[in-house]
Amino acid sequence: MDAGYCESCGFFEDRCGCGRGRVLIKGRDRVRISKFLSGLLRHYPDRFGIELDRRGYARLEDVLDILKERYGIGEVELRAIVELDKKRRFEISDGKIRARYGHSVDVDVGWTEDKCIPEKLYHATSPENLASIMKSGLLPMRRREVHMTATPEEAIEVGMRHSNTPVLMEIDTRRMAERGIDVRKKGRVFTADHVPPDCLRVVGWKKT
Ligand code: HQG
Repeated sequence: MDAGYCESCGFFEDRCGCGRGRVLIKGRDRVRISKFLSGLLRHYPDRFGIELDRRGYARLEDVLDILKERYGIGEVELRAIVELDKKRRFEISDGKIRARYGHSVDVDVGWTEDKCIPEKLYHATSPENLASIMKSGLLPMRRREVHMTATPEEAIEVGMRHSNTPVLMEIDTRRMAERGIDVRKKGRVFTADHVPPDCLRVVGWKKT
């Protein structure tokens, strides 16, 4: 969906409520730039000479220089991407920008948005991973943390990235707490360092 800005409505998606706003970025470009930004801030800042601090923040100015050169966009367009992101992937504060989750580089995002963690969380994966997950639990693999969602639907959507027939798992966060394993909330996503096999169970399969 296109993203825009209006003096009275603020950032908007698709169409401005009062009709006076203007579109800043087309939907397709928005997705492309968001994907690039995820890569830059989670996986390969070095490739573009970007330095992340230990909390994962880059200087907004440096990131804007790169975006300007690659995509011809400026700060208001970047802010529209960040503000309108449904999964709240990014965060801008004090002239800095970071990805909230999903990193493979060594940073410690280090905050929990709130203490209210649901009793059940969900994760969906490819059937091929199941045997290994039942043995070792969910591991971060190439990222820093395991990712979980609040609803089965969101988990299935994530699982569909790996397989057309993902397996849905339910995670018992009380049991995780009993094991002393923290669950953190980052944007819409929940994360943990590890989910032991006895804290999860398979609850369904999505058939094609
Ligand atoms: C699997 C997207 C074998 C795990 C999403 C998953 C998410 C194991 C894969 C975020 C395993 C890793 C992350 C074990 C875990 N043996 N396989 N012991 N433990 N796995 O992409 O959770 O759109 O790194 O089940 O929405 O799929 O980028 O993790 O299938 O929030 O913002 O190893 O990425 O967010 O895959 O996705 P990923 P994920 P964005």
